[in-house]
Amino acid sequence: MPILNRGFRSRRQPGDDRLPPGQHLADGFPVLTAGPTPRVPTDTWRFVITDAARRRHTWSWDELMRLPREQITADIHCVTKWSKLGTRWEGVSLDTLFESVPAVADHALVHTYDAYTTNVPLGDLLGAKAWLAYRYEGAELDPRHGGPARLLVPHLYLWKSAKWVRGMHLLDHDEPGFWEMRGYHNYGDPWREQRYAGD
Ligand SMILES: Nc1nc2c(c(=O)[nH]1)N[C@H]1C(S)=C(S)[C@@H](COP(=O)(O)O)O[C@H]1N2
Ligand SMILES: [Mo]
Repeated sequence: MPILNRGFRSRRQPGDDRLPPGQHLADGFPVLTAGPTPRVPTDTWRFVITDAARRRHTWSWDELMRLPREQITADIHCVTKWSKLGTRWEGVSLDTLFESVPAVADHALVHTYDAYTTNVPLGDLLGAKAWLAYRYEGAELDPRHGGPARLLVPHLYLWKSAKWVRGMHLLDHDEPGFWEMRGYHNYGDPWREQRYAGD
C-alpha cells in the first residue's frame, strides 16, 4: 500500500522516531487527574514500601532529600495520545530506595494520597527505569503534576507514573490498579500501543 504509506509519512512531525505509534507532540503540559488535587505537606509526607514479608520501609521527606539525587531526561507518553520529548526531572532512583528492601516480589501495587492505584512489575521499577521525582524543569514539582513527589516510569504510558505517590505494596501476584480495573492495558507499553485491555 505505497500510497497510504506516503500519505501517512507526510503528516509526520520532527522528532517522530521518538514518537510511539498514534502519539503526537503536546503543547504545554496537560493535567490529567481522576479527582481533585490533594495537598500533601512535606512535613507529614511519608513514602512506605511494604515488602513481601509485610515489613514496612518508610522514608520521611527529610530522609528522601538526603538520598543521592539524579537528573532525568525522559520522553513521556500519555494514553490520550500526547507525548512530550526531553522532559527534565530530578529525583531519587527506585534502585536507591530498594537497596534497603530485602524481601522483594515480582509485582508492585503503587498507592497515592488520592484514591489512585496502579500496578507495575517490580522489574520495570528497577534497573534505572523509575524514579521518585520531586522537581520538574528546574522547579519544585507543581501539585497538579503530583508534587511534592510522583513516580516517574517513562517507558510505560503516563498513567503508571502515579502522582502524589505514597508507597507501594510488593506482592507475589498481580493486582490491577485504578485504570487497569477500568479497561486500560495491564502493562501499558507505548511502543506496542498497549492502551486498552486486549491491545
Ligand atoms: N495519583 C494519581 N496519579 C495519576 C493520576 C491520578 O488521577 N492520580 N492520573 C494518571 C494519568 S491517567 C495520567 S495520564 C498522568 C497525567 O500526569 P500529568 O497530570 O502530570 O500530565 O498521571 C497519572 N497519575
Ligand atoms: Mo491518562
